[in-house]
Amino acid sequence: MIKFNITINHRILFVFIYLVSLSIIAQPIELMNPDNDFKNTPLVKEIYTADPSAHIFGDRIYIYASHDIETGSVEDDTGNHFNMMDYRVISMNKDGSGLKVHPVGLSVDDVKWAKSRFWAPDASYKNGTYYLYFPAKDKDEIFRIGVATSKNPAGPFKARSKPIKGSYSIDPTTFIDGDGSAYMYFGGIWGGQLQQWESGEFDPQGSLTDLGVASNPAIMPRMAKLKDNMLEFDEEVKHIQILNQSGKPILTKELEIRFFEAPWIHKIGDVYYLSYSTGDTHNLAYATGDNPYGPFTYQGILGEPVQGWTNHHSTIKINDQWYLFYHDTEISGKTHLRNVKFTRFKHNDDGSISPIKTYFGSDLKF
Ligand code: FUB
Repeated sequence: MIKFNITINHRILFVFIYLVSLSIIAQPIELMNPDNDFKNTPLVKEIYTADPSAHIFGDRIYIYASHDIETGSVEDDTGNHFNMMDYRVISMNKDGSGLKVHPVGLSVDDVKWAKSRFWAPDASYKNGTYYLYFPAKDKDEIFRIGVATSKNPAGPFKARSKPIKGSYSIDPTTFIDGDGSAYMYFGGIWGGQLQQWESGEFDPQGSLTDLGVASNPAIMPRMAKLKDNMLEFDEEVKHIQILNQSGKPILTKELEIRFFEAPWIHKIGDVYYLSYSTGDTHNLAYATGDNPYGPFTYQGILGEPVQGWTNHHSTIKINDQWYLFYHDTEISGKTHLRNVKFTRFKHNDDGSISPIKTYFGSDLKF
């Protein structure tokens, strides 16, 4: 009898250990590309997707992306050719199986204040509600940031009737710190209009690029703490400081490392990593700080240029493995018709990240 019990207990223990180990190792296998020019293959081929913000909600990975479409809009330096009209959420199991492209999660027609240009979104979760944060141009052609909610991570999302009070520019991303405080980081120059907000008010006659003085500090991204309701800013919008390695604010002329758009935050231990796109120099750069408000000090290049003008990313850790979600233009060869991909990366023992290279061709097609 005793022997029988031990056998049963061993079996239960074996099954338990097996299930635990399965859940520990469950992580997507990198989709390698047999074509030597590109490291990875597109995650989704049925629609064009870009600007991926990846999150783990429950037992699935959700990717909130721009849904690129061909609109015939003329290409220019303000990103006129990116005229997206809805969001589609992509999800998959933590081991990469069960990939799903969900139906439209939010359409510009369903957002009272928004008229066009659904650019890079992000999402967050708190107390049973999922929040989709998105930039769009209003009737005056000014970018604002909106929020929409759903009980389902894949939507459909219902938008608030007005943009977030005090919001402007593009590329919102949210970060929830260990103490539960939520912050939004946002902004982009050139087409993202940040340079037109330097005085605190929108300047319709303002520059279409940057502030134009090469030796002055560059325009910095913005941030604000979110209220507990995740729908409003809890404080005045602040300018983040990104310092170069001499401890001085990065200058407008430091094109290879200055902030352009696409801020993203992740945290390891007590270190906050702020990563962002350098825009016209096509890098993903990263800077670190010891609190969510910065200052952040530039540390290096996280992602090398991809094929296509824009470089926009997010990072998530699945079990013990870090992943970079990014996009390029492998399917279309056109800058405004992008496809999301992902690749593994790691933090070195000293906390640095070695530059991630995903395009090996000779023609970057900016
Ligand atoms: O997708 C439109 C814009 O292109 C995004 O908002 C930027 O970050 C860039 O990827």
